[in-house]
Amino acid sequence: MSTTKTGVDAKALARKRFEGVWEVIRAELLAHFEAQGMPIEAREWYKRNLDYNTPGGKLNRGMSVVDSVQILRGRSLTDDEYLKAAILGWCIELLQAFFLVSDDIMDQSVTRRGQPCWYKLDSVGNIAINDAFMLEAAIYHLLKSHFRQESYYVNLLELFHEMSHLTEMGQLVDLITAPEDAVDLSKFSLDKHHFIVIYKTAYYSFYLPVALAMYMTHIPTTYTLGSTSTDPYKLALDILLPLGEYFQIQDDFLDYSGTPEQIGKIGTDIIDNKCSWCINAALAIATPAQRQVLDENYGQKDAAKEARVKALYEEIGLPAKYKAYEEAAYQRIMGMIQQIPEVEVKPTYANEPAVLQRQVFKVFLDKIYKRTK
Ligand code: GPP
Ligand code: MG
Ligand code: MG
Ligand code: MG
Repeated sequence: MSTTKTGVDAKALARKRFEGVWEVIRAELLAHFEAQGMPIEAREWYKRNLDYNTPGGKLNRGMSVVDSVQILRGRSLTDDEYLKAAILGWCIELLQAFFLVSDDIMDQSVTRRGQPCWYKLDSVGNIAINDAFMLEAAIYHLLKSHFRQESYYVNLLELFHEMSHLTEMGQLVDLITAPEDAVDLSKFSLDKHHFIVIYKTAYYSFYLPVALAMYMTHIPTTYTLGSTSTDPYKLALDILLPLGEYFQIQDDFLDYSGTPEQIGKIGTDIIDNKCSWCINAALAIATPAQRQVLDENYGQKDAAKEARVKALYEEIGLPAKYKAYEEAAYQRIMGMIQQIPEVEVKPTYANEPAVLQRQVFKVFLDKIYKRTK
């Protein structure tokens, strides 16, 4: 078997094992529903909500908790440790499901993960709003049933609450910067874009998985790393926010350049008047004539106008500009990772605190570098 083949098999196996934990979690959530005396139709509805919206994605966020705990511990995990890390991972996937069901309503999207958006199903409609809340509630149910006894339980609760709050703040700016009937491209800027993406994506998608793994491995909030006293959570944040920004810029670029088959969703950013990386990059280099084309065609519910904007993106060489951005972002983030003092990897056990390591970030960066979906 070739090395690549082994790598692929290992990845598929890791995913299978992680997906196995979903079965356990779903059974627990449904048992709770039953114990509350919920009618059978409600139990079936909840099961469909959970399965339709939670497990069908790339699972990068969730599996990153498991990968990070393993790297931080410097050894393979016991079955109990694996289960706990995977439950935290699935809690992020539930948070993501809660956000996506809601985001698709707000963005009036059509498809997600290669299937119709949940709210688009005839039988669902506005019930999707309550279903989104129930996906979020599942997180706190699971945290309580599996982590209530742990010394870091409050840290987990605060982290999920704070990350949700920051994401909602980012979503607010994303939405009010994209009014449906008042297209004004002069309101966009790369600064505004930077703010939106850090808040709506980077915190919950990048800082959250690593911070969860750090709490689970008992990493304290200050310790001596190399020769100086450091807050490892701040150190992680300083690298993971730029990483998350890079990820959302990929998402923005794929919204325009990816096919629905490739990305599993139909891009809506141009029609929705979004302050996306693409429009900002285009505005920065457009001639007055090109700017006029953008003013006349951006942000309107009209497929021909959307196509005109896409053609202009091609004309001004947006794909090449994106490629250059991607290379520079990769080098910059790798440089930041290299600043973390290198520490000797020693396995740690039980409540013994682990030490933050470069590898946690390298693995995360490599997962998304040059992604096409
Ligand atoms: C991604 O934006 C951001 C989110 C999914 C966060 C939503 C936050 C809420 C509080 C609901 P996007 O609209 O670019 O994502 P996509 O392209 O996947 O629709
Ligand atoms: Mg959105
Ligand atoms: Mg969206
Ligand atoms: Mg998008």
